[in-house]
Amino acid sequence: MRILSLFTLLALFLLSLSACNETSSSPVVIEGAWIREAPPNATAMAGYMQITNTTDKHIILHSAASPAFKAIEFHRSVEKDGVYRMIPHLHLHIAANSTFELKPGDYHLMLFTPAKRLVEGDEVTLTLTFSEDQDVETIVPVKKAEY
Ligand SMILES: [Cu+2]
Repeated sequence: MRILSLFTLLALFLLSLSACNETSSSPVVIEGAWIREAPPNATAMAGYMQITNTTDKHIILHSAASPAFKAIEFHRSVEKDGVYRMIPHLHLHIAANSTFELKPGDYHLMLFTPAKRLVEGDEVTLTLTFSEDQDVETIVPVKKAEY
């Protein structure tokens, strides 16, 4: 009886170890991702998320792709004299051990030419390609803007 429970404990311990390895093996963590629902004829949509680099080296986000869109760019909204402009960035830098936030009025994904109208409740598969050809795939929900 005692031996059996020791085995059970050991099995549980090993299980928890492998679960830990799975989550900590990805150096990049994507959280809070969403795409803002746009009017019916919109040719572009905006996407936001927090990207955490858990390594002690800085990481570059080179590109983003999705079967739901023709093209995806990185933009930053910049206000000058009360006018917002969007500045394209070829890639984004995520500093070591830090979180980079894409948020309304700041850095965002610009998702061009949706294959079909996307509304709240829809989900989109997004592939982010980081330094050293590391791909991170994530599912991004479409939501109405929160004010
Ligand atoms: Cu933009």
